[in-house]
Amino acid sequence: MRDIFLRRRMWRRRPELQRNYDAVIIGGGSHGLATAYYLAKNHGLTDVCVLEKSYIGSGAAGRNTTIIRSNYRTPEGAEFYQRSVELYERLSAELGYNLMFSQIGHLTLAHTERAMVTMAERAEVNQLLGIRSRVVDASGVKELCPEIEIGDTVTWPIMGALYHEPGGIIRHDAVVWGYARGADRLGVEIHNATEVTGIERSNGKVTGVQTTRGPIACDTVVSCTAGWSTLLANMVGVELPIWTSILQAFVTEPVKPFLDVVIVSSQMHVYISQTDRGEFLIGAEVEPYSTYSTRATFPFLEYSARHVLELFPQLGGLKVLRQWAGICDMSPDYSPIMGVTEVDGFIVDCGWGTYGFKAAPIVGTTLAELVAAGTTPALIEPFALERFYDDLPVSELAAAAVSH
Ligand code: PYC
Repeated sequence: MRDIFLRRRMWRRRPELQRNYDAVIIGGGSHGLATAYYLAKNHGLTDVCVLEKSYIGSGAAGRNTTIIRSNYRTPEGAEFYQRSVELYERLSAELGYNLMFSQIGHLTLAHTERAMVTMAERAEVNQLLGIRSRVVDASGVKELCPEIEIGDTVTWPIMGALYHEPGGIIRHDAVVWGYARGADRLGVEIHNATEVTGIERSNGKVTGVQTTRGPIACDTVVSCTAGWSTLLANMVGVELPIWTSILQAFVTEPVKPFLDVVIVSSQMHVYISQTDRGEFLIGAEVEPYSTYSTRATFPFLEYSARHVLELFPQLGGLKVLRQWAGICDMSPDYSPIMGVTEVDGFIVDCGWGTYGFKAAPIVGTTLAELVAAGTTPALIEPFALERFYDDLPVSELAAAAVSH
């Protein structure tokens, strides 16, 4: 007879909150849960709790584009994301949970000579690192995506694209649930509806957190709170160079799948993919204002629909099913900030802009190593907070999101 524990589809309810843990992870999204999972799996550390103020996956993990790719511009970024793609490729089997990772390929369109040069630079950086990316011309785009309009009817005719073969989409909720279930089975505690209201420090060192369910003593706090990271860091006196914006997206009603590649256009500020359910997932760039409101807006719907209809006029009759907004931490160089801070035991994982979800496995692996071994893994050294004091930015402006 199979053990009841293994038959359970999801994680256990955890009504009891202990008064101390070895490590507290704030944020029950893909990064927080992945970090907890790898702490337990790779390092045997299970006296760990994940605190989530709402429900698991209610933040950026549940409100993203589901795009996975590693076609970044900087060697630091490309290598880091490539390791993430490799972990994602094995993750369904590892977690015993179908994450529906479809490596359908990813096209970043170029509409100008200058954009073609940027794509060539990215392709070169990628190829030097063994990442499968190459520049294709307009006919190559049409071959990979026969349904797209590339010609003179488009305001910005397509000249070519960066084609990144291993890119694709994944079921984002499944990533969150898979990590939560995996961490739970290894003994980590996951507490929903538990908000951190303060972080305690003494003599420059973390000593615990205050929560809506009482205090917890711990030596290590990892903040994986995309969107809210400045507020959390302020609680312990750490200042982060981050501003907060929102990224909006919408899905149409489902139709027979025909779009077998992810399309991104910087020039037109739009991206589109077709989900496994058949919905078209369409979005734009982060809004140019700062807010914590996740209310979706009508102007966004209007302009992204207008742009996407230039590329795919055949979608004109589709109805919009739902739209949403997710909160994004924007860093000055469009690269993440990961690692230790001036407060001993307070570790940050933030500045993820619109590209955090795709990094979850490698963030979890490297942060778990940092917590367990006490040393920063080489892969994330370039993303340390100190880089802004040392004038060592890792500029991903050319490849981080949509409109760059
Ligand atoms: O980084 O792949 C990405 C992305 C797409 C839309 C927003 N960010």
